[in-house]
Amino acid sequence: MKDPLSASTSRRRVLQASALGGITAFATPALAQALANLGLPGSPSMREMTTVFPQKGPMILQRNRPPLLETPMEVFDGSVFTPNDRFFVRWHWAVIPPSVDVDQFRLKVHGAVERPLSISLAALLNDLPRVEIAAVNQCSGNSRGFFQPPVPGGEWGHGAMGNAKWMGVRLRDVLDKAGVKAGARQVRFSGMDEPVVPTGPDFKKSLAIDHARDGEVMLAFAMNGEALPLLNGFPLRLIVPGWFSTYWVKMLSDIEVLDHADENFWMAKAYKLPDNRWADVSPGQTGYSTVPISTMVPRAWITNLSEGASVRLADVVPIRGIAMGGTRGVAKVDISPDGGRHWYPTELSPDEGRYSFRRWQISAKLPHGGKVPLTVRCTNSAGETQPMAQNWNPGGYRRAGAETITINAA
Ligand SMILES: Nc1nc2c(c(=O)[nH]1)N[C@H]1C(S)=C(S)[C@@H](COP(=O)(O)O)O[C@H]1N2
Ligand SMILES: [Mo]
Repeated sequence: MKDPLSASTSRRRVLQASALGGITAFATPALAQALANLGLPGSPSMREMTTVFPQKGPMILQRNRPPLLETPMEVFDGSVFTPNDRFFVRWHWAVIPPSVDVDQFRLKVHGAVERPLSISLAALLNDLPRVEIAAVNQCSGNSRGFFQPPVPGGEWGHGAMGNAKWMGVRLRDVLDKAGVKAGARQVRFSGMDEPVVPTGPDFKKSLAIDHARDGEVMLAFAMNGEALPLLNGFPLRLIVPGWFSTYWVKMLSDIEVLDHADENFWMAKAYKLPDNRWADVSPGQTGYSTVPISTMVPRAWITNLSEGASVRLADVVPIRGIAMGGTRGVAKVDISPDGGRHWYPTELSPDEGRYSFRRWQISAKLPHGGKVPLTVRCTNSAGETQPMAQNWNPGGYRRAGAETITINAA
């Protein structure tokens, strides 16, 4: 693979991205190109498609300001890695720098360290060993629009996720350069985006010190062999393999080593889950304990057929899709045409690593005409299988149950 950031090309690529005039699309209504139907059960299901955001192709418009852009399901049918220009976008606050001056940019490392640092991009690119890892970036609220009964929040379909090969440096190497002091407990990350009102809590997330130093958590400056799109965190973002993307801080500019537990709003109040295996409670239930969201769970989707698709009963129908194992690799993906009574194993495509999507396929004759529900479920290499029933929680987080689409055979 070509090196996206080798000495001669890096400066140019980096400038290319930063030379964007400004993200005017943030302020202007997107031009409607077409409509997308997310098939959501409890909320309006139609969304505009938009092409006005910089470095982005056709995306499902969930919100303009801050930008929330969803990846259409068919994009996942194209390849195991999600193209950068179709990769979903989510920000909490609308004050996002429209460009970044790569010569002025500095990453600050401070707090409980021996040597506070202010690192230039050039130093990050050239002075530390590079690593690359394939990993799924999935919003905690991915698929929230399917929650029944509905819950408030971004009503995403299944496209608030993407898979990429991330290239960068290990967070551990950066922390070692600064020299973490004994007594450090957490590492807090913050980006260049800002709240729209002075009283709004700046977006900051923290990881336990041992997790931060595990050698997998990394600072990425490239995805799929190119500089990061601005909206996906140019010039630098945190990658936390196996964890939900709320921790994957974009436009990362500040790393603070803490000698105490982070009590900021985004850690202590937001993104809390019922403290049980499937993050599952009954609507209206109260008094249960909660924990901060962390690792992802196995999931699988069909990508070449959508809800209501028609096929010929006489044909052998190719069915294919993607799956993820959460923190472990995908061991198998099974499909059921009868609500889970019978399961058939699918064929898996090559393994790109435990944190990556993995493609699966099967050619099948449908058992009968009329409506046929197709359910897919993933089992990861730890033997954990998706449940048939969907979980529910008031945040609309970490949907886990096997997904079903119903098609028509005639
Ligand atoms: N600086 C910054 N980083 C951030 C966020 C943010 O609001 N600001 N949102 C997080 C959340 S909740 C998600 S889902 C991912 C989205 O990553 P993407 O836009 O690259 O797909 O970014 C994460 N990192
Ligand atoms: Mo998110």
